[in-house]
Amino acid sequence: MKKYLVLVFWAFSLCAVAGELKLHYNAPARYFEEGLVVGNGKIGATIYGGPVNDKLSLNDITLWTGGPDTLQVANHKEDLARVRELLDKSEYVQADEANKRLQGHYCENYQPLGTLTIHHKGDTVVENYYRELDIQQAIAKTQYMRGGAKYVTEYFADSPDSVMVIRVSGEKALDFELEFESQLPVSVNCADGEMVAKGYAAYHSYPNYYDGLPDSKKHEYDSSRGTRFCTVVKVVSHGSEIESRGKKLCVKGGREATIYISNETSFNGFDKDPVLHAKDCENIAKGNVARASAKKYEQLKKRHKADYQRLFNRVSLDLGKTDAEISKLPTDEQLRLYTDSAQYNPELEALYFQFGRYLLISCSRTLGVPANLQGLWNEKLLPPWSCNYTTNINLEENYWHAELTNLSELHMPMLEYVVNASVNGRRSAKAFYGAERGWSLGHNSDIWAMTNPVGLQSGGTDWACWNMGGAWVSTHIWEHYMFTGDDAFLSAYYPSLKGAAEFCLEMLVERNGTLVTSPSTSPENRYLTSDGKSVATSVATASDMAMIRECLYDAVQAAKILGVDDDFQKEATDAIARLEPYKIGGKGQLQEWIEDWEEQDPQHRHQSHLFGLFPGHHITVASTPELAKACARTLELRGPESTGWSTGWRVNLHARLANAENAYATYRRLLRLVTPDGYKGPDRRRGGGTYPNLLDAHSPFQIDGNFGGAAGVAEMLLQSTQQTITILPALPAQWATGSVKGLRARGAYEVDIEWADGRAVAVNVKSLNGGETTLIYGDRKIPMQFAAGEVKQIKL
Ligand code: FUC
Repeated sequence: MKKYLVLVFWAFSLCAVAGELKLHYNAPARYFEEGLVVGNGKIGATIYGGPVNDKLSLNDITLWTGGPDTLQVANHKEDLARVRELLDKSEYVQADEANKRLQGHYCENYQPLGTLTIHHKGDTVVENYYRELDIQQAIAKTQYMRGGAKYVTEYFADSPDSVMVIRVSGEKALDFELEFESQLPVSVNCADGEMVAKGYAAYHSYPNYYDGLPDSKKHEYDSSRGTRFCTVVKVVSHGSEIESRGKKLCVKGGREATIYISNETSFNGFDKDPVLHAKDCENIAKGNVARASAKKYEQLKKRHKADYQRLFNRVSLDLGKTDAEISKLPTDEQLRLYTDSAQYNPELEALYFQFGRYLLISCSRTLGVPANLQGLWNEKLLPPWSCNYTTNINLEENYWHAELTNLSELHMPMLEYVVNASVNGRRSAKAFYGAERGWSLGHNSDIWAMTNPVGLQSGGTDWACWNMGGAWVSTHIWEHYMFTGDDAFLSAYYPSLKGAAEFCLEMLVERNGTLVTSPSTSPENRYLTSDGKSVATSVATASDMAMIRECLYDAVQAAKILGVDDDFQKEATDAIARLEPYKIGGKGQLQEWIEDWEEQDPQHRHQSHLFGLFPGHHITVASTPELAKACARTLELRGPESTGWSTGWRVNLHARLANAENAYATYRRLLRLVTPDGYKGPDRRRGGGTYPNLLDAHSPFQIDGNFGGAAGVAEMLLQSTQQTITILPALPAQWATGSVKGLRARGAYEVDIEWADGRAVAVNVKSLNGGETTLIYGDRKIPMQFAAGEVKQIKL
């Protein structure tokens, strides 16, 4: 009878409840793309949840190969002059070849820390398996019946003490071993219920895409060089015997055990040698574990929830109710149904949005070390694109939702990185472009804030020669200011923004009466010359001009507010007026190049020439209707198929065009199920979309699409300028009734919107600093004035 009761209770507790913010599954993860990710903005784990071997892939966002970026002693002034000369003569093919001279070394690689496996002994027959990730609490859970007894494991990544915490509990006595393994050189020692693993990363490495060496030679190790790490694992269990057996910790006897894991690396800043000026990683990691393990599990869990929810609970989103039978289905099953039919699932759509916020909280809390291409979750020594900072879209897209979705302080890791890049970038600007002022940033960067153009003089010019990274990343400084109105921040970060603008001014040359960049590329597309040759290098691409326009404009606005640099303001304002203008091509599209050349790939994933529409602000439906129309045409010509990040970007572009239908269709496309990279079964699904664990598929996994998608939802519901707040600019018919609370608007406002049957019903606007704005809804324009902290409610 007792057993029967247990099973009935069990059956009830197995399903997720409709409306809960949970990812849930009825089988353990077999692939990374099925694993559940947790993180505290510094360390994190991908949890596979195996009932017998429970594997966690561990990461520390500061564990990279390499060391501080080396001085650029090169002087490419003559190489630059040569490319310009060829471009002046329209010798594009030769100019493209010559442009390769303006390339330097590659960036370093982000590294996996290792795996921790909980090897459970005893009965291997498992029933009623269930696992979930509750993103309202940032806690993952695995539960099942084994040998007739219920076992539950909870996992979370605590930020205040910087520890991963795992709580294993069972109805019968526990019996497991803990093992730590790493692909990096490591030594593991266990004593007194504690495991200490010490290792180091390569002091130099090459990316996976570099063909000059076999993969096995791409990492150079030396035990006295490179970033060190120390991982400490401790188990506390009342009633268990904890024994150190070789490299393993063995736990036996109790019904509950708590595992604390901390890691620290010797990384001590982008410009500090990780050996000579190392952080004391062992003492820091040991201290973290000691502090956390002195607390009761429930107390730690409560504090973790409070710390996380302080950020997460700022925004809530209701897009409608999913059929209760559907929301009970495992998340991957829901994705499959959603992909294969026109099935209505607004809870899944809202979950994806909130998951984007969850991920940023989980991976962006380390100053100067922003979310990389995979946030912080990476298992590979040679990860795709080095798991680096790719600045021609990916790094920026990672932060598009930071301000909008009320996670402004999580933008700081990236903004601090921009300051670091502005230091190194002065050397690159001078060495590669002969610039006497300002700083530059190429297409790839890393934790060392490396800034030079990569490619070793043989990289593709379409990607490796791009140098507008500084202009783009610096616009984030102005964005942060627009959302916060924080004058102290602006004053501290203005020199970096100004430096990026100065590099733009240095790069502009006069040609036929306008200012152009020469050489210039359009990420990462190529055009066809009149004799059919595929070339990347030309003059004044629309994207260069757009990024320069936005950066100069932002820098001038900032200088005005701070009341500084009159001469610079004048110079930049004059330059904006003389920039090579946009053109509309023969197909009605926004022209990507200075001539209306055919594109090598008309469906290219990049659409950088639309930068002025989004994330920039100088193309709008109201102020530049012809250009907005041309942007819409470009999107049409690009077609619907693309990578994850590109699809995420397009949601935002359609939202800015106030095209709700296209924005929604594109969002659905982003949520299209893609099977794990290693999956070879009959239902193999490739391309851009979403993996079973809701991580974005480029494919492979890249986190930018998650973030771009979350920003896109926010842009559909709210858009703003310094003077206006527009509500529901692109509300699709599918989200007829709903509400959002806590979105942020420029001018430092917090906005709640409620709508029904496709019409706004009520809006709450809270002004953080006081001021004036105009609320726009359809044709209505409502001027509003606020005192600091004042909240106004408007019924519509
Ligand atoms: C850029 C993109 C690729 C990929 C890589 C990390 O080079 O063009 O699609 O996202 O970055």
